[in-house]
Amino acid sequence: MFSAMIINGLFNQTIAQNVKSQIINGNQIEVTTPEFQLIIQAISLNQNAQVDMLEFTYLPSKNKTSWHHSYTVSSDQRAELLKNKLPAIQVKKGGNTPTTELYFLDKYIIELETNPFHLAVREIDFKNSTKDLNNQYANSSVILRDNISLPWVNEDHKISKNFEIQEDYFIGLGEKTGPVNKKGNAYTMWNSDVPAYGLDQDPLYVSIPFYIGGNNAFNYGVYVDHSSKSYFNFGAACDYSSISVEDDHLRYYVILGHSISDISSKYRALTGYTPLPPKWSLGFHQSRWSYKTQDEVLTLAAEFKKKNMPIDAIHLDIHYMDACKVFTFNQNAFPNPKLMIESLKKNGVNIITILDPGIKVEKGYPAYENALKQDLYLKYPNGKNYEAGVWPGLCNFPDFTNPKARNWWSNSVKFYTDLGISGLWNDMNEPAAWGKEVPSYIRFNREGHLSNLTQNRNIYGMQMARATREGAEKLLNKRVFTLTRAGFAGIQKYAAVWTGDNVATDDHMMLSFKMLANMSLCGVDFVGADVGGFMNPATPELFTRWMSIAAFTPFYRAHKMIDMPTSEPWCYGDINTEINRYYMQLRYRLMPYIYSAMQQNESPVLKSMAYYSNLSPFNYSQAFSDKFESQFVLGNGLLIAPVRSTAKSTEVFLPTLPSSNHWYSIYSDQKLSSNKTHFVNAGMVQLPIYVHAGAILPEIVPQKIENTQSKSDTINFHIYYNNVGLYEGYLYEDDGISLNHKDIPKGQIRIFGNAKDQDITFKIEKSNGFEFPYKTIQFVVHGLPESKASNIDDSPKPHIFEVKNEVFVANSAKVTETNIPHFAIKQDLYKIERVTKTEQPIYKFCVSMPSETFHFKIK
Ligand code: MIG
Repeated sequence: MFSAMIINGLFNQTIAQNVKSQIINGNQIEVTTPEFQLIIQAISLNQNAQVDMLEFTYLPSKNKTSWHHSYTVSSDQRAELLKNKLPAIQVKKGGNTPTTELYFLDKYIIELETNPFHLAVREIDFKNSTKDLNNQYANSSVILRDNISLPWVNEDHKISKNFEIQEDYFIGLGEKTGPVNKKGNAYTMWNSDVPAYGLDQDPLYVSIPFYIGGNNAFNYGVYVDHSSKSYFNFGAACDYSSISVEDDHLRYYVILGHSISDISSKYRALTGYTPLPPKWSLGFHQSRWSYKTQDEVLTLAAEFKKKNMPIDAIHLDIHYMDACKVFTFNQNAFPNPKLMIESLKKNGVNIITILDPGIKVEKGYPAYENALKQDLYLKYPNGKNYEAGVWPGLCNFPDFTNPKARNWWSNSVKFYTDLGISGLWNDMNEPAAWGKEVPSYIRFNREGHLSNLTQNRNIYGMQMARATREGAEKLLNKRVFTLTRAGFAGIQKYAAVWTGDNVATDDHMMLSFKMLANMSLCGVDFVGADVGGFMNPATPELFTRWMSIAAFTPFYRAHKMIDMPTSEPWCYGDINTEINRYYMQLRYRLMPYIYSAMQQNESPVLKSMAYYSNLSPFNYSQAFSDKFESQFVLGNGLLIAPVRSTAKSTEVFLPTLPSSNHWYSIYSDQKLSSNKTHFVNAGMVQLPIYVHAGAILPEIVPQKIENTQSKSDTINFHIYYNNVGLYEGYLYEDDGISLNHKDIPKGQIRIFGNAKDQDITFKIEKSNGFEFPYKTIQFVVHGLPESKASNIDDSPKPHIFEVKNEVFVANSAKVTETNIPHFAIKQDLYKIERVTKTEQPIYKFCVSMPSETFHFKIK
């Protein structure tokens, strides 16, 4: 712990300290004061010799025994990063006081006032500066400056760091309620089981100590690399921002980059990417607490077929177990789980079972005895195993921070994989137990660094998910689906995350989408909320609205609390059933788009409007307005504007993108300009969804959509006409299940388009060696200016197109279908609300396979 002197320092007002020495050592600056040592380490994420982040480590001088152990940035990974080359640090006296040292690192300056200690990070404006360091300093501005400059331990044993506030916004922190812009608020990181959480309750189940601060001139990210209980204050009841951790030292990374997208992509590179999930897990999941018998489950799956509604997974909640004991099946309720699972799988339905961490204390129960024998449970300081009540009764808890316990759990998962299960759901892993909180003095192994609940609570769930994931993946040697409620920074590597026990209200629904985009900003892309709301019954309108919006979120599962009325997608009346079916099917039609979005790593799969704020002054002025906080973009092309269940219209904000100046309604192809907000229809059958000009959406059209295996002979690339130039589309495919190694067959199609004057040229890059399963690839061009459309192609390219009855026809191939594909909702549904469809011509041309380039002209 920090020395008493610092604690006293806080009270006697003389916390300011003079720097005793500063030493440069490669890409490291070591600063020593009487009370602490600070090590600043410059880091590049790759070989481009640019400073991507600065790592700050504060160590109390009097306590050299401090260690830093991170589950997010492993010491091996860090050692690799430190091998990346950086330009030498250049040192200069200068700045505002005669005792200021300036350290020039690439585009940044660290400004150290030595007497007393005070630190600032500045960004150099290279556009306006020369090579001269004085000039660079003059053309630099502060991005992060100390407020009260010292870290100290206060009476709560927190070590804190305070910064001046220049920011207009603070975004991030993962699974948090409240507004997207967290300025003026304070948050705690402490994984908690919070059923029916309030709309601004904090903390929840997951802790991700990463945020981005900025204004329209700069951005930076801060990742606090501690799983200890921690606190973030963005100016709540004070005029500074602060980070505090309950630990004996402090390490955080300042992530540098000019834009939000730049910083979030560097954070991803640091903490790991969401692996590509098995394709089936991107289909629809049906859950409730609980489907209790084998018959009930089989009937449920059959019902989806009968109702012509797609489904890929059914979740079995705690009732499948024998008296809630993990690694068991209740033999009375499920007489033949293996057969049930096999027969469901044949029909494309995967079973996912829940696993809680609590192991019932019961003589003769193999899991209990086994872990007891190997001494794998959490302990009191006196060595006795920690015991608390959960569903099975009194339980012990495996210490997932002990590699031996993880290994045991990984092997135990064989119980499930032997039954044919490849989907595992980790619940209650905050960990949750009845009654009071887990006592703070419970001991965790932490890879041999014995420590207590304060340091380890936030990491427990992630280590459980890791053991589950690694075990199942190894046993099955294919991609598995894992889902977790609790997690920490980096959880994306091990499991999808759902937002726990929400409530069936409009407020909760609207909240969920900003939470999901916020988690995606923090690297966790495979996210979802309980569709329809977990607690309480949903109104038909709420359920259906939630089904339609959530069709565009990565994890798509309807779930319901025990003792609630049935809540499957056909339980809310005929019209709602139709609408639910339409949006479920639309998701499956767009599965190539969703799967491709999940395959890329560069950017969040879900983006809130804040993500676009720096692209234009208009975006900036709208992005943090509470009117548009729930809006999100899925992938790079589709914007969804969530609306409350009973809304008939809404205002949407269509952000300006660099490559286009308008968006299209996906239903009617109606053009809406960006750089504007619009009042639009938003009745139940027509969720406002837009696609930006220049986007290219791949769509499949199976005859019958039953699950993600349903075959489509045709793939459509919907190309949205862009009058200002660029187009871009991406399709990634593989077998959907093999571990994503280098050597599995996979195919990619990238389409780049460029419109110049009256010419549009598309270049198609297709990877070799993968057989796409389509007989026909169609390019469907939306939004071509009607009267001008024509086809004159005099380029010597392999495909020449003619116009016949408003249809572009490749003269080397026949148009076989007479119906023109589009996303319009079935006419009978329109009648319900009398939405009028603006008729825009849709041009279609078919080729057997895309070749390198095609080209057409507009008169
Ligand atoms: O104490 O397993 O969030 O999804 O249905 C409640 C029963 C335990 C909490 C989970 C919820 C699940 C429920 N679980």
